[in-house]
Amino acid sequence: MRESKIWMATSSDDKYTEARDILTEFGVELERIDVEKIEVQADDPVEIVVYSLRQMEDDGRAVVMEDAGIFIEHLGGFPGPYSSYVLGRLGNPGILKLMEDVEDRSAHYQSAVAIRSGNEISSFRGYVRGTIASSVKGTGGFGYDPIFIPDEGDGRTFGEMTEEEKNVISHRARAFRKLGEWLASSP
Ligand code: ITT
Repeated sequence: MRESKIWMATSSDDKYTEARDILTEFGVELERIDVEKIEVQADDPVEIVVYSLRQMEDDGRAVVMEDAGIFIEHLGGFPGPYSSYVLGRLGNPGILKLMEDVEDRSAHYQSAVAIRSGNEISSFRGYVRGTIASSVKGTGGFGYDPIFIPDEGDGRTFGEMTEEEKNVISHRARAFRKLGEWLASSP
């Protein structure tokens, strides 16, 4: 095992909890650190996390960061890297308004996770495909979860699922599982 304890720099309790629960499956403990993240605007979430990690001072700890977003086909991938800003401005009702009477409701979530240990940075991606619901459904999860119906589910939105159910198929779970496998398989 490469590292059995790593630190996640995030402002999101929800992201932290989901990531921690996934890494537990691999015997990796995830702690949290509060840092001022320096973000760059880019289309590729991997570029965003790698840049942020490079800006962080190295205090010897293995640090992980994640950048995630929802990409809606009909809107040309919007909000994508602007997911956080758009959620704060338009919210889910605003997205549903943009999608009123739209037939192609396909969308996907993307997660990019990167870890820095010393000078080395490794990154992992996770995706989940689905559709945008016609109304806000469910109170679970966070962010866009109440309007996102994963293709691999039973028609419920992520907002109608438990965290355990979301963690079976989510973009974040997939990216963090790749990280967990990498940590567990490296000497
Ligand atoms: P960091 O401090 O880790 O950057 P953040 O909330 O800014 O936290 P992101 O930039 O990764 O996180 O995510 C952008 C937005 O996308 C976030 O504010 C959520 O609203 C949304 N989002 C990301 N993952 C999501 C998920 O699993 N379910 C629902 N919404 C999600």
